[in-house]
Amino acid sequence: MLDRLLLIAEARGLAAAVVINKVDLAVPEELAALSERFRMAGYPVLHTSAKRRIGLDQLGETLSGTVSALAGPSGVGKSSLLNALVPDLDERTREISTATGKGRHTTTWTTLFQIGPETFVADTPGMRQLGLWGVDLERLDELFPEFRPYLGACRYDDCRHLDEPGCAVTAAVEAGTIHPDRYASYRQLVTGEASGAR
Ligand SMILES: Nc1nc2c(ncn2[C@@H]2O[C@H](COP(=O)(O)OP(=O)(O)OP(=O)(O)O)[C@@H](O)[C@H]2O)c(=O)[nH]1
Ligand SMILES: [Mg+2]
Ligand SMILES: [Zn+2]
Repeated sequence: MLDRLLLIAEARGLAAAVVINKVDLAVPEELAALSERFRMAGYPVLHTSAKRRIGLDQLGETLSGTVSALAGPSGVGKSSLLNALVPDLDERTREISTATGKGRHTTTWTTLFQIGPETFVADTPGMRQLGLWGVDLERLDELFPEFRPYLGACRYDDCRHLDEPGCAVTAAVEAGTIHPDRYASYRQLVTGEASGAR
């Protein structure tokens, strides 16, 4: 899902950062490995804990002066992060969540909060599935920033970077400069989406 979110941001020319929340629960080696995957792709990676108030200054700085949205699966702590950043938002977000009557704090619609003079942050409902709205699949390779340095260098102009000979992208994966998990996501999107599977 994260790779899809990042693709949508790339397709629309939006700056993206990866926030890994709940680091209080993380295994350090796993956190490092996950972070590396996105750092190699060129994205800032932030480590936060809304619960233990870790990384909040850095998150605040990243959001400062922008109009941003917190997006991702349900339950990862998007609303908690926003509440931790701006304590007096708590009541407003709570009001919204109890409106569902379910007793859970699941966000049910997107709300844009102004958290600074020129800083706006949208809290969005968690998503279960994510399509690729507005993403041109023909240009999928260009939407992986870490692929871009290699895109002119494949033997064939119309290389899809799957099993073609002389592919510079798969060579970079083998050389370790493109993360294999990100390449696996690319491969899955090209082969899956092309056949109409979602
Ligand atoms: N251990 C731990 N728990 C957290 C942290 N941040 C949030 N939680 C808990 O995770 C649960 C979900 O948090 P929410 O902030 O509601 O998650 P959300 O991403 O807004 O979820 P949706 O609104 O459904 O999309 C709550 O029980 C939080 O208390 C954290 O840093 N560490
Ligand atoms: Mg929420
Ligand atoms: Zn190629």
